[in-house]
Formats: sequence, structure tokens, C-alpha cells
Amino acid sequence: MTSRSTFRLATLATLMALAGSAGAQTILKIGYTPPKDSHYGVGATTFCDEIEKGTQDRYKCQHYPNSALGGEREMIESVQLGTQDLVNTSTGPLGNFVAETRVVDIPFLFRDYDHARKVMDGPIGQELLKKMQAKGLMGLAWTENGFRHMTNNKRAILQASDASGLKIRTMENKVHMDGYRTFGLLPTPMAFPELFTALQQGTVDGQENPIPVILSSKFSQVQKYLSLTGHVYSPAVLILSPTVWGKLSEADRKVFLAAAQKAAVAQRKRVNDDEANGIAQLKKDGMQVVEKVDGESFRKAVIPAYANFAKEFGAERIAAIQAVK
Ligand code: EAX
Repeated sequence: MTSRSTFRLATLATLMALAGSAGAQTILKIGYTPPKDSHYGVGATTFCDEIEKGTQDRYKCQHYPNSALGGEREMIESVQLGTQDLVNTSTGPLGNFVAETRVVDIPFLFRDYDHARKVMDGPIGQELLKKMQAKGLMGLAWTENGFRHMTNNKRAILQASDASGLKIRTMENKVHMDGYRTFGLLPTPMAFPELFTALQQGTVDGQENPIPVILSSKFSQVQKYLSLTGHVYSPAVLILSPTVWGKLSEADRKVFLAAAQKAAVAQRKRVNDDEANGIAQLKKDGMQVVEKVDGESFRKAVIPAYANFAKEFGAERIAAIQAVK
């Protein structure tokens, strides 16, 4: 071997070594609509820390909070296309991609957090995660948004009749809209990135979201009344692009799935903390809070919509969810 080809081989080896360390790091883009300091940010950060550790830095994340990559519908679409790697999203627009998931968006379906989490982590929720794969979405775990409550600028809502006539921004979710109409609300579907300005400018009277979203998005700056209606549970899910999933080794897949489980636990814990401390904060921020809402009046109002939900999803399926203890 000439000294020249030895040199070439050595150079090649060096280059390969460099490629082996630097080139093997993949940066995954993860997006969500609330700020980084929110339940979604906590879930995303936990997931990303875990995959970084578990793959010895071969995978890392770049966070895009505050709808920097668009609203939830847009982000789900990008993950489906593979132009975005990960999204931590509510089920708001998900039913437009994976119709089967709509059933968990029914108002007053879940009794409380324990019930909702048990369903999402149990066979029903896990089957829904799998359904996403057929639609080009790799659902890793159910994280959480939280029970949704109403805010508005017109009046305190103590019972369903107070909600009647209010123009309320909703997510792009037909099940929600059908349910909310029974409360007399006028639902106006809108993507989350437009919401703050719409509230500020009075395009809508109000909106509905879980405490962690109302807090982190500072809706107290543009909304006067908060009523703890808890009218629907809002699940969230961590979705990975199948393009990324397809490139992962078996071992890395295990790391990603375990990381998503940890993310769900952390995100739910933050929801609990915000529920426990957030209402006092929102009062301090000037919101007028109705804590004891006449829930019965809402439950009664929504009964006619359940006939349609039963037609769409099957009465047994709804009953099976309700029966989970
Ligand atoms: O997932 O759009 C909404 O109201 C959602 O609750 C928000 O984007 C967080």
C-alpha cells in the first residue's frame, strides 16, 4: 500500500468516525399550542429528556410551543406528512383524522379525572391509539389537557340557561359543537392560535378550556367570568410521525414508548397541580369565578344529543366507557 492510499484510508476513517458521532444525532421537532411553561410543555420536556437519555443523545428535541408550527389541526397534518416529527395535541381536531376517537369527546361522558385516565390507559383508550396508525399517525400515549370550563365576558354562568345565547369559540370538533348547542351556546369553531385575539376583540363572547390552558394562555387578561362547568374531558395525545417510527430500532422504539408513558404521568401531574392552585391565581388575576355550577342543568340539557351520539358511536360503546370503574 502506498503512503498516499494509507493517508486516504486514514482520512476516510476519520470522516466516518466524525459522521458516526455528529451525523447520528437526529433533532425531532415537537409542537404544541400552549407555552412551554404549561402541562403540554411539561409532558413534551419529560418525553424529550427521556429519549435523549435512553438513546445516548442520538435523539434530541427542538420545542415549538405557542402554536409556532400552527394550530392543532395543522400540526397533526404535518406529522401525518412527516414534515413535523411530534405533536402533543388535544383531541380537538383529531376526530377529523381518526373518526373513532370522537367518542371520547362526548360532553359529560367521564365522571372525573380517575375515570377518564382509567379509560384512556385501559383497553378502550389503547385501542384508539392503535387506530391512529391506519391514518398515518403513531399515537404513543394519551397525555392530558383536562376538564374544560367556560369563560366569557357577558355574565356569570351558574346554570345552563345562563349559557344560552353566548357566542363561544369551540375547537374544530363536531361532537363538542353538537353537545354545546344543547346548552343554548352558539358554537364558533376556531383554531387555537386565533383565540386570544378573538376574545380581545370581542369576535366571540367566550371560550372553554381546562384550567391549565386558561392559566398558561393568560385568558384572565381578556375574560372576566369563569364557571367551573367541567362539561367535557379533553384528552391529549403524543403523536409521532410514522416516518420517524419506521427508522427506529426495536430498542429505540421501546425507549420512545416508555418515554411517552413518563410524559403522560408528568403532564397529568401538572394538570392536577394547576387544578389545585390555578383557580386562586385566576381570581387574583381578576376573574370572577363560579365554583358551584348547577351541573345537573347541563347534564339534563345534553340528554337529547346523547340519542345522536348513540346512533353515531353505538349505545353499548358509550355504556362501556361509562361502566369503567
Ligand atoms: O390543546 O384548542 C384548544 O382549545 C385546546 O384546548 C388547546 O389548543 C390545547
